[in-house]
Formats: sequence, C-alpha cells, structure tokens
Amino acid sequence: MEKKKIITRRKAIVTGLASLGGLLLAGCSKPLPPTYGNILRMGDALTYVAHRTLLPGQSLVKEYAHRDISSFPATGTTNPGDASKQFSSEDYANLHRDAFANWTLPIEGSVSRPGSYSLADLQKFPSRKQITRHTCEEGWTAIAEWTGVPLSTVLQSVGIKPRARYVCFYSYDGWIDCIDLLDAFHPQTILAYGMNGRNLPVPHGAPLRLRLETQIGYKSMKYLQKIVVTDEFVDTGDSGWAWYVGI
Ligand SMILES: Nc1nc2c(c(=O)[nH]1)N[C@H]1C(S)=C(S)[C@@H](COP(=O)(O)O)O[C@H]1N2
Ligand SMILES: [Mo]
Repeated sequence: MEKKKIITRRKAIVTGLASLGGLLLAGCSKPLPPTYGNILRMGDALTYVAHRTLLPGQSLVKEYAHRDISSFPATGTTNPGDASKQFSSEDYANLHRDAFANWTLPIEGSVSRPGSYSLADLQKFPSRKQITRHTCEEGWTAIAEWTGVPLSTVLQSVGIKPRARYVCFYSYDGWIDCIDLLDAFHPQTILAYGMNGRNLPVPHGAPLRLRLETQIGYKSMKYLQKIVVTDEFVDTGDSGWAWYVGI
C-alpha cells in the first residue's frame, strides 16, 4: 500500500515534468529562456516555462506590514569602494566620499532618448514603497521596506524601442545581469534608493539597487552603475548561477 503510494506520487512528478517538457518542446513556441541549451543553466528552463506559461505575467508577490520588517544581513559585496577587496572601484570610492552627489545612472542602448539620471532626477518620478521578503540562494530570507521608482516608469521615460527585449544592469563591483521585459515592467520591479525609511545604506547597494521581487535574491543587483536596453540576450554569466530563478 505504502509502496504503491510512493510509486503513484513519483509517477505524478514524472508526468508533471514530462508535461513541462512538452511545453518546452511544443514547437519551441516561446517561452524558452534565452539560456536554453546551456547545461549549467538547465534549471532556467523549468522555472521560466512554469512562470511564463502557468502564472499571469504581472501577478504580485506578497507585501508585508511594518511589524514584519526583520533584520537584514548584507551579503556579497558590501562596499565596492574598499580597495582591499577583489572587485573594488575607485570611482565608487570617490562617489561615496561625496555622498553620491555626483553619481548618475546612464540609460542607453535600444532607447529613443538615452540619458543620465542623478538621484534627484530619479526621486522626482512618482515613487513606490513595498515591504517584501528577500530570498537568498544561501538559504536565508529577510523582510524590508524598499522605496524607489518603478523601472517601468524610467523605461517609459527613455522610450524603449519596439525591438528591445532585455534590460541589462551593470554594477560598480563588476556584476552584469539582464532581465526580460516582463520582469522589467512588473509593477514591483523598482530601482530602490531607500530602505526601511532611510537612504539605501552602502552595504545594501547605495545609492541605487534593483529590487526584482519575482526572482531570487542575487538578481536584485546592488551598486547600479549603468542600464543598457538590448534587443538580444547578453549572457555574461560565468558564475554558474542560473539566469532565471523565479520564486
Ligand atoms: N552588485 C551586487 N549585487 C548583488 C550582490 C553583490 O555581491 N553585488 N549580491 C547579491 C546577493 S547573493 C544577494 S542575497 C543580495 C544581498 O543584498 P543585501 O546585501 O542587501 O542583503 O544582493 C544581490 N545583489
Ligand atoms: Mo544571495
């Protein structure tokens, strides 16, 4: 009896996987992740297909109340201006020294009105506040309130061209990563300059970080240096981490 149950459950899982595989192969009718075929990024296919076909594109992640805000560890790079670290940036150290008054964010690529935005420029746009749970691949989660401008607002301001497909982020500690337009235009995808009611602190990505609430923590890039809108997928990921990890 017990054995039969197990077999049945396994069968259900196998059938489930097969039907996802079926979706994957169904005439390659889209939603294959752009990393499809890269063995290191095999997981992308399942989560991307599941998200892009089974979930409505703009479903919102849960938002919490102020009382749910928790302590929040800073991980990965915690100060790109620290010259003793491997991925340090003198430019960042100088910008930090001047309290980011001279920091600007170029937005270029497949856009009609490329430009460079200061923090004050970004803060002039209507802002969004959200209390959300961050999930790190290392196994911890934490809840914080983020304030920023929806990425969609900024993309509309620069006017993305019809052929554009991805939005790529460059950071002061050398990270480069892209997201697709469905995630870029998600209402909770914001460029955050505030955390828990204060300016975004350096360990958490000052002066501006991405908050990509639909995916795992490492996709929320800190220390933004530049945004480039592209027509084609740019895969600079040599970290061995999956490109798409929806949560
Ligand atoms: N530029 C940059 N962005 C980054 C990282 C990093 O090291 N550098 N770490 C990532 C990881 S693995 C996580 S879990 C979160 C951590 O954000 P926090 O330091 O605010 O907790 O940022 C992500 N974004
Ligand atoms: Mo992480």
